Amino acid sequence: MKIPKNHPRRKSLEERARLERGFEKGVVAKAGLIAHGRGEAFDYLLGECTVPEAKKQVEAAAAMLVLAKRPVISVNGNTTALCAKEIVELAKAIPAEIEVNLFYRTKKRLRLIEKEFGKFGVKILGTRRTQKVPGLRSMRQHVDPRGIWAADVVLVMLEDGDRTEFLRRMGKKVIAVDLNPLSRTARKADVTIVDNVTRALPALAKNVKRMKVLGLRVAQETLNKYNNEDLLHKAWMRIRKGTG
Ligand code: PTJ
Repeated sequence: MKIPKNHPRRKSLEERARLERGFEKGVVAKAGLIAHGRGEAFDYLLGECTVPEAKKQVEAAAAMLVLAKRPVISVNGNTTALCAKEIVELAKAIPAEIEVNLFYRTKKRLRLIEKEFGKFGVKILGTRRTQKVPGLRSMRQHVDPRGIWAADVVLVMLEDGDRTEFLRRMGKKVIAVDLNPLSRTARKADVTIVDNVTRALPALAKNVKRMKVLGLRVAQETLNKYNNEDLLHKAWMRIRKGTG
């Protein structure tokens, strides 16, 4: 049976194919395929759609990005394979730098990811000179002095681990996109968007444009009213009850 064009199942199969191609090219790490499977499971439980909590989370993230002085979008293998174009569109809307930051960091993967963004005419940071995030042991410690090192707001996607905690210790605000509301990244971020990155990023770009029109005062008010913990709890209850 042919799956209709905009059906969530079809989108999910297309995303899987993008990941597989990314893996074959060397952009996506082997563990990235497993990470994607975890995401698929949560997405399925949330009804493969943007839930009301995520709409509020996106609004707050947009406010934070509009108020930021030096925002940076951190990308890895999975996000490059899934949505490089959408990342570039968001970076332009803000505007923000894009920096590659890998758990399985190799020169080859850094170059391949740089090349993927180069297709959109964008020069990304993070491939050469590095500073180190104090205390962080994994390869994610390597950050660009012109990028994450100097950033006040960092958008991280599709990762779990302790980086968010260490970035916050450096005084940065962190926005995370993570379908698992219980992950360490989700719980430690200032704003967590519990949605598929492929839906969250276009929504974020749209909200950034809208928030810019509404102005900085509205952005600040939006953030003042925002409660990440409460929305994470609601998203988790939604998963548990199966009301996605
Ligand atoms: O490219 P590298 O070298 O940096 O490697 C990437 C790894 C595999 C290390 C990274 O993706 C990772 O840390 O994976 P984890 O620990 O499995 O965390 C991924 C988180 O993202 C999990 O909580 C997933 O539920 C979630 N996730 C997976 N796919 C999506 C997602 N969240 C949003 N949208 C998705 N499409």
